[in-house]
Amino acid sequence: RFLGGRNVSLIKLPFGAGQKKAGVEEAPEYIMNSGVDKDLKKLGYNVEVVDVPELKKAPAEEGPSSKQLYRPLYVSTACQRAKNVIAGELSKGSAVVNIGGDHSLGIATVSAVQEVHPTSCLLWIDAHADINTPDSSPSGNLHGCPVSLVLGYAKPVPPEFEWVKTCIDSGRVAYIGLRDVDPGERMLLRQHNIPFFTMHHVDKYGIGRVVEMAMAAINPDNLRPTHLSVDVDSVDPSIVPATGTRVKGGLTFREIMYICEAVAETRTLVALDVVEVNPLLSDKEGCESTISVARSVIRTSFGLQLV
Ligand code: NNH
Ligand code: MN
Ligand code: MN
Ligand code: MN
Repeated sequence: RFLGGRNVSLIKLPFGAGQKKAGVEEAPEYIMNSGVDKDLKKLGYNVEVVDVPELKKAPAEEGPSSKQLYRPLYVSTACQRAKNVIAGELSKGSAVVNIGGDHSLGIATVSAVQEVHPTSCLLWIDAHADINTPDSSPSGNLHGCPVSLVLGYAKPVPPEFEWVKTCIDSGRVAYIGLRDVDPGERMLLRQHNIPFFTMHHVDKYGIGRVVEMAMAAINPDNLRPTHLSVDVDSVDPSIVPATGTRVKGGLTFREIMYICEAVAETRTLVALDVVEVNPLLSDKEGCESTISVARSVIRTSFGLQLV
């Protein structure tokens, strides 16, 4: 329904200052080189590749921040730029694939999607909830905070992020894959009744029921555009070792593919994020396996398995 034009923009977002391990900013190049543009063309889409290379350049001065955050000015500046590029592509009626980079880019992707498609729902696939506030963050890494910023839970908002609007409400956000949630995050999830499905739920109900329950909560009649945000650390480290925060006991290849297939089936996808691939954190084989999962996430979300 929302893919009427069959136009897809692949947006390269080489950015990694939302966390401290070098290499995640190199991922867009690796993922693009795997042939995702050809994959989507084969599926019948008109593909445009958009690069935002300036995200690699840090601002000269970081300046003092009120909170113990890691490089808030750089994250804020990069996300503001990325948001404008993504919103521009969405405004043309295209779907977008946001190829990160770390998950602090979620500040940009959610802000852009909600601006252009204000009723859309957000399905966050991750080992982590990324809903820390600057106060609750145990690490100071902003890749653990994007969801709290777009939901308006960070109070007070750090000065760098005053431009970020409260743009989505808790009734349109769901999680699948969680298995490493911080105490402050647990409180927010419960307090706001955000539907979340941990790996325990995936084992208990099976991925089919879990996706059904998640989508029933945030997009009951498939009338809302869907934003699928895939942190590759949601997948088991045995097949996705090239990522910064590996957590044992993740989604299998079939489980992540099932999620992508189910979203494709709704025909409501307007935005897909693929984040946290870090090609420098594994050997050649691990890196290839990780990138091949990222590639599969993209082509499957855009309907490879649809008949
Ligand atoms: N929850 C931790 C933090 O806020 C880890 C976040 N790391 C992630 N999130 N990779 O997806 O620092
Ligand atoms: Mn994440
Ligand atoms: Mn994660
Ligand atoms: Mn709420």
